[in-house]
Amino acid sequence: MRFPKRPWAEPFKIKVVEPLKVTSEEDRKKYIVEAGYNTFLLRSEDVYIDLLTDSGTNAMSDYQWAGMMLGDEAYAGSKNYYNLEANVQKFYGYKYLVPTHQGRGAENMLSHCLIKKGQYVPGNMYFTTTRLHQELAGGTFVDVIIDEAHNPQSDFPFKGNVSIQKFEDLIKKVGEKNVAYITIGATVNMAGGQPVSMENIKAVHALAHKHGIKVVLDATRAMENAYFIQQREAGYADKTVAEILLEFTSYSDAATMSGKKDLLVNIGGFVAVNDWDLFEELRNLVVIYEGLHTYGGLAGRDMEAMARGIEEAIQDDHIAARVNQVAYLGNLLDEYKIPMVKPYGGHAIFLDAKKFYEHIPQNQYTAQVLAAELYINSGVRTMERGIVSAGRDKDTGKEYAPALELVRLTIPRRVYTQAHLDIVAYSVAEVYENRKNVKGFKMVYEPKYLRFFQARFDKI
Ligand code: PLI
Repeated sequence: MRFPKRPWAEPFKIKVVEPLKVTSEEDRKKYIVEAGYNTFLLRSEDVYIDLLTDSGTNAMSDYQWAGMMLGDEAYAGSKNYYNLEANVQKFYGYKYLVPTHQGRGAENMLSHCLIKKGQYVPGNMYFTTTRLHQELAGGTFVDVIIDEAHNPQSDFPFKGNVSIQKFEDLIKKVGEKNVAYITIGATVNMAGGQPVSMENIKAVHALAHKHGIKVVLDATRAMENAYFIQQREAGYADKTVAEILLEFTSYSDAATMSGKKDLLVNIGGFVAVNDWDLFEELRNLVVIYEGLHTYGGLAGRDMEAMARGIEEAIQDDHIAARVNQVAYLGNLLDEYKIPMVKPYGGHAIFLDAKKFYEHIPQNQYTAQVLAAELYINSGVRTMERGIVSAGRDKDTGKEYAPALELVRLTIPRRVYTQAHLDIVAYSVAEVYENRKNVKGFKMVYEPKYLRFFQARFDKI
């Protein structure tokens, strides 16, 4: 008898559980109206399966919880800081570390240090908080991702790659002195959790350094990126995720990090650099915005949980189960012929709302409508990643109209089972089947910054 390929399984068993609340469709219709049709404004207790984000929603292990009890809550020089510093040096390879309360704290400080007013900051697609901090520091973001990234149907294996041509053209056009640095997101969240290849970051690094431009890695999901390199790029199949990550980070000069994703914690982040002068500046700035340089807005116990999270997250069996669970949901949806971004992302499945609701134009917030309909159908909470998230051009005030109008089904790490994902897929399929008579939205309240978090909508 021939067996199919050996299946994967989670490398853990469950010790503590949290009950889920099931609500009625009638109640959910009321809750979503109260929330202005914005899933960010729902109460979490009214959500059944929460796929809003994988940020800070991960389940910690017994090893991490035990570490929480070893929190050294000193104002200065906590031993947990030194444990975190040692693991960032060992697994990410940077010399100097400044902890922050989360990723955007790191982005704020780094943008402040490296951007002079009027400079350009290229990157492989924008991320909401990253671009805003660059703009607030006086910079202008320029998208230099490859064209395939904007096409949900392209099955290119490294859709997060930088177009070296676009990067080079920008340097020629504005001059190397006017480029503050280049940001490499790995994986690229807004492109659908798509990875960057080793070959590409190596080429970016070579071109950037030829012009004296720094490479800043957004390392938020870089471990997932390393796993994709292991699976997809020639020459890496026999290397561990840890080995690949270290090589990958070696092609960057600094990193901002949201520990709330890869690192299996509920809060925490850092900025890590190799340059002493930059470190000194960051270490000075952190006392204004976050806290002393040996805690950066975190409790000692939070730093310990993150230090231990690094050790667990880097394991090949963990990361394989994490990424394969996302693919499990993708495969189910594929069976229902649901339009989505391919290849599947590392942290989420992204539904293609434009294909889902072909009759709702993008300026009626197609993906926002889909996220609301999914919640009404089953209590599954998802997130809009389209025109609402993209916001407005800082100079013209016009709404961006991104090619990608997506709804993200984000899988928290170590939280849900395959049976939960079966329910999610079933719900998406039902909403797809009933797609014909659904109406678009108008925005009735728009906050100035990062509008997707707090905007409110009404049916047209
Ligand atoms: O949410 P923060 O401040 O810890 O991190 C900001 C941040 C930076 N880079 C990337 C790629 C992110 O995905 C990110 C946060 N992402 C969120 C909250 C998400 O739901 O994807």
